[in-house]
Amino acid sequence: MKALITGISGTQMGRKYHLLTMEEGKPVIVESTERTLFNVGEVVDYSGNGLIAVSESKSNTIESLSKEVESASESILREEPYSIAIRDLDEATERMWPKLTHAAKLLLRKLFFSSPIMIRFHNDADGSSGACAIYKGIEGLYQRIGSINSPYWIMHKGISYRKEDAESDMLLFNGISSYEKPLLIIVDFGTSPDSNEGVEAIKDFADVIWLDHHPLQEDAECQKLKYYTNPWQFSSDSNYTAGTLAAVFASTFSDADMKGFIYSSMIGDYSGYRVKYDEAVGTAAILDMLTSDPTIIGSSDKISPKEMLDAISGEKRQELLNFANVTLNEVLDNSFNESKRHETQNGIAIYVLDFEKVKPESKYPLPGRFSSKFLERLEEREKKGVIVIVQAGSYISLRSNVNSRTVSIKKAIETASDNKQGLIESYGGHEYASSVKVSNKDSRAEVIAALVTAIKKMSSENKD
Ligand SMILES: [Mn+2]
Repeated sequence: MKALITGISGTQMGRKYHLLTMEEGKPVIVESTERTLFNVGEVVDYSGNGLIAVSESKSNTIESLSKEVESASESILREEPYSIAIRDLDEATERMWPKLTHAAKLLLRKLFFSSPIMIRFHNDADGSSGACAIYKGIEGLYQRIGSINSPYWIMHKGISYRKEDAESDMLLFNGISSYEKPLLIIVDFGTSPDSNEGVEAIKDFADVIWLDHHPLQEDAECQKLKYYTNPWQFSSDSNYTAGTLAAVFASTFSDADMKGFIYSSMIGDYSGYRVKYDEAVGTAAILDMLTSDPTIIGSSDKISPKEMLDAISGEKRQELLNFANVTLNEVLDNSFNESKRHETQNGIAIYVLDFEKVKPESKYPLPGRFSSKFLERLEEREKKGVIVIVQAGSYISLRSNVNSRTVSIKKAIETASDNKQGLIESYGGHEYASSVKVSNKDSRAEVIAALVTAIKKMSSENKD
């Protein structure tokens, strides 16, 4: 049987050859381990008992295998767009479907050709739900197309693909020879110029599928990538979470049920479409905890989708869920007692908290995400609106549920930054969730006081 050597990994003593061949009219991936030296792109005779060089025309074999891969991929792809049964989302899915299936075809080609694949996902409930969905989707392909090369997974702390990340990915890709370019998949990183250098470094070296749902930014290079997909490009917005996008992407080549991942991503990211099914609330809580602090179940600060899937559906689920709830409730109760409450003229409550005072032993909850949970807890109590200001290290997070026409925390930050020249190093975010980095920890109190003053002033000026 003729086979194409698509990839070589391992050491000189035990080379592992990845081959693409045909069985019963279908392209399949097979592996062979041996010491004889062959090169990537060579055509060999594969009999299950060693490889033999053949004098076959390389280009003919490659061409016909490519065609077979193309048609096999088409038969794997789902025809009708995946439905979540939420109308706005389904309509956005329909608009994105051609682009997502196009990207899926690329992934399938990379899998058939045993190209190295790196998947980086954001370390929160949204990004990790997306990673679990893609993992499930790929897992279902093993039986259909043979011994797939497992992708590498990295839980990415942060929301930009930096030059260092590109360098580390290239180093890893360089350890494996492959006939086709490697593939990088990014889930929930944001669309920001902070990734420009990384994108620039990797874009000729690997193909990139970038799945995001953050607002577009004109000067962000990632959005010019061919396989960049974002609901904002298709008249939808961030409420269509990255986890949903990744799950819908995975559904293009998988029949697995993706709804659980979609619901947990929407709960994790406070999507306007979230439905609080108990099961999904629990999954989101466990994922939020494990991505904040993987040492809760393991010895390293890394975690793979396999480990996450075991945690959310294995026998430890209930125990992990209890631990997450107890830890979180304790921090929330302490936060209420440790925070200082201010009030604007029209009754909007402002809670100021030093996270250091309530921080638990584990890294869960992380301060930024905790601020959203603190706000959610206070919403029941403060009917006229609430804003929380949480300081942790050099950062101050602000969360608000007040209509931005009455009080915009974004504007409050701008005012504080103008009034306290030099004290604020940088800031970002939007009308309901923002964060500030102070230039010097000692000036935090002064910056917070300026923020409270700006909020109070705005609130009295914009009485509804
Ligand atoms: Mn997200």
